[in-house]
Amino acid sequence: MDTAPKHIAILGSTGSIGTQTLDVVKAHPKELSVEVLTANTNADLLIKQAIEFNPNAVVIVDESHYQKVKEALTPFDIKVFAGQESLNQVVQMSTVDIVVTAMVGYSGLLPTIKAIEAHKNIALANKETLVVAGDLITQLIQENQVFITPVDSEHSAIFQCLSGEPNKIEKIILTASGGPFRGKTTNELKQVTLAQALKHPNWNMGAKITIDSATMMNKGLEVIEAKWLFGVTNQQIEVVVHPQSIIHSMVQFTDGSIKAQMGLPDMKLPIQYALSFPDRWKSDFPRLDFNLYSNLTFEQPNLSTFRCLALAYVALEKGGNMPAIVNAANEIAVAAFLKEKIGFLEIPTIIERAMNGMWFVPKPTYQDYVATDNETRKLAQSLIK
Ligand code: MN3
Repeated sequence: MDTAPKHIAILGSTGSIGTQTLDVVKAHPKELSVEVLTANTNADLLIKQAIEFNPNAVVIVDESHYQKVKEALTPFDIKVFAGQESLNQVVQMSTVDIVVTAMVGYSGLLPTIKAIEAHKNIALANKETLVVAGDLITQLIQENQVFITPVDSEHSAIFQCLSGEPNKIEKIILTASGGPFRGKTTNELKQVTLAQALKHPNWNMGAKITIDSATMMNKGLEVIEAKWLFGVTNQQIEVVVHPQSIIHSMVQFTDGSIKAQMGLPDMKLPIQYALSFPDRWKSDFPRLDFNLYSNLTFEQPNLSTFRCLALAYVALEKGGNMPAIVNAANEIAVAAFLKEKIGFLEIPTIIERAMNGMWFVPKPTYQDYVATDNETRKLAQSLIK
């Protein structure tokens, strides 16, 4: 094993993935060292993390908290920056080896591009980056010869199944828990509350992704993410609902053999592998006891009830800027649902209307993606009344 620790920048260190990444760092002080921490608005936690992990620099994106963070960290010789633009600069610092992209949504796109351009390896937790601009990102990764390791548990599972495997993929089988509303009818979904949608049966995650799991848009975004990460066609990706979340995903090869990666649902495992790759580090995570799981079950996703997943498939087929439209409309609709401004079933309705209302660009440039995101947000917002 390398004696020098890997220097990491964590974008979104105060969120669910960010705090769990710091738990992994704490367990592996010889292997990992924190170079940069960034947070959107949670200044108090960012200060606490900075004092504990002593990074070179921190960024508080919300500039109104700059003074507070600056004053708190002055005695510790930690550089403090503020604003969205600072994210694009800190990811390029010469001392950073790996950037963990753990922020939420479209805001992850530009910092990820800047990091790749500066030849940083990416531990990708921000799936929206690949959903919005998968073609641009994969092209940049090749041009700059950097590594991208997936943090998303399903994609980590596929990545692990492919490790040391020289053969071609026949099919990727993405598993889905089905979320808290698995088995419910459309009529029953009309009545569901925010509190019910926020109660995921297996995974403890941030608010946005938890709602995406309840609508199954999360699985739709993950299908698009898988296409770009593993270079497969749309027809080579299948979704199967597996409510126990023990098999995190599978790869089928051309001889019909299937490899699965299993474990208890704990995000720290895929986070750690994204940072330890190609090594595996010892961990004290709880182990899977098969005696407690006598039933592993599988079923088809219901596309007529979970329309978000069906809409994501449409976007995948259509390509171009359509996944970016779906992503932006979904971010606006989920934010409105989290504020209880719309009902659960209005989420797919708003996304579908945005898909029909926006202009289509078959081969988008970066500027096209920015314009698509902006205009889709405005359109989706106008549909929320
Ligand atoms: Mn996932």
